[in-house]
Amino acid sequence: MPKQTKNTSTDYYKEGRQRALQLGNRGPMRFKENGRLEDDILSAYHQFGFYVFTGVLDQHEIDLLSKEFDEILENAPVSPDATTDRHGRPVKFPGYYTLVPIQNETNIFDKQANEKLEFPDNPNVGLVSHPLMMMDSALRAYGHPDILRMVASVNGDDFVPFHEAIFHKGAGHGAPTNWHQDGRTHWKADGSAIETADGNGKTHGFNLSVSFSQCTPQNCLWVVPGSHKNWRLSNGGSFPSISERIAEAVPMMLEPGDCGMVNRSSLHGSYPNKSNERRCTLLLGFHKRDSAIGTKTTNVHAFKSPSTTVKDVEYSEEYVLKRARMIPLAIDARKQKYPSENAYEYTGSYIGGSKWNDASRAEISQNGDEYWQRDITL
Ligand SMILES: O=C(O)CCC(=O)C(=O)O
Repeated sequence: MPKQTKNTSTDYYKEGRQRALQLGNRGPMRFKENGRLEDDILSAYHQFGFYVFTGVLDQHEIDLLSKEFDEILENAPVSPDATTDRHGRPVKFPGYYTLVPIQNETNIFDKQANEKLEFPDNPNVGLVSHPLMMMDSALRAYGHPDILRMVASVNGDDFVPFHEAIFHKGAGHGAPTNWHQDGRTHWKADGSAIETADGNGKTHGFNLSVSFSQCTPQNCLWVVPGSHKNWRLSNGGSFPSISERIAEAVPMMLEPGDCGMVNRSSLHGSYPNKSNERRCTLLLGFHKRDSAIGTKTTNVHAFKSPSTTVKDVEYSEEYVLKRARMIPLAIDARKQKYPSENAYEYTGSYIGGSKWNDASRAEISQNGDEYWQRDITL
């Protein structure tokens, strides 16, 4: 079991920051001549189960993400079932928002507790699911050439998507995310990972938190280094409560434009944000293709927003390759905005056209067949 600390929260945040900076798993993306990430970056990622890439997005992109996200927030429903926002306008994406309590101790995903809430006049948005069809800035970030080069270095050239969302931890009232490991499929019976120490074998993929705010120890995601090697739920185990300040956990601090890559098997969570700084992170998830195709599991992501419903699935090649189409579409959307950039060339297979235009925009957001209906929980 993880050790709890008796430190005051100020000491805990301060010492966590120091421990995080000593790990040696942060810095700019560095690539070898063959386009793959430098080996020391990959080794640190595989050792600790997370890595912080600094300075990936420039200020222009950060500003566009913030602007479009603020528009999405302004158009949030006034209560979970409402169809209008606080200005009386129709909500453009009803059902995609997760609203959270203003009393900020309840886990963001605790739907039952959240449904009992009252929403006076200013909805508190904790999560926006599937932003690639809402924000062109998010779609273009998804096609960022360095991000995709990095993904190919970790998951292979035929990497495929997992899921995308935006975590929003409002200043002073951001709901916590409980301690958890996301991976549920590729574990051995004794709870050890199928993924090997150098990242080979089937994996649960990783999430990349693309930051467009200051992510501080008070509001950011915390990770227990090295925890991706064993599943805490095996043999009747459980996850600690987020009220436990785990002594060996470290904060994944990010400046705007930084990206934090977290192995989905790592134990991670975030404390209630009581600071005066909001946290906004665009979460982009990626898998190895051969960890996805043919896998039977329970899907919890292919829903408008996190739901109490789940579905049993077996991922066919067609399912996965149709979802993979979002990668070339994002690359094309990005090329149109930044034509002089050295675009990433996706060599994985996919089903569907790769041109980003009005027709493909309509296809990926078609009611009942939206691209996210093929999100890939592993
Ligand atoms: O950013 C957070 O607070 C939660 C992120 C998370 O749960 C994840 O990366 O799986």
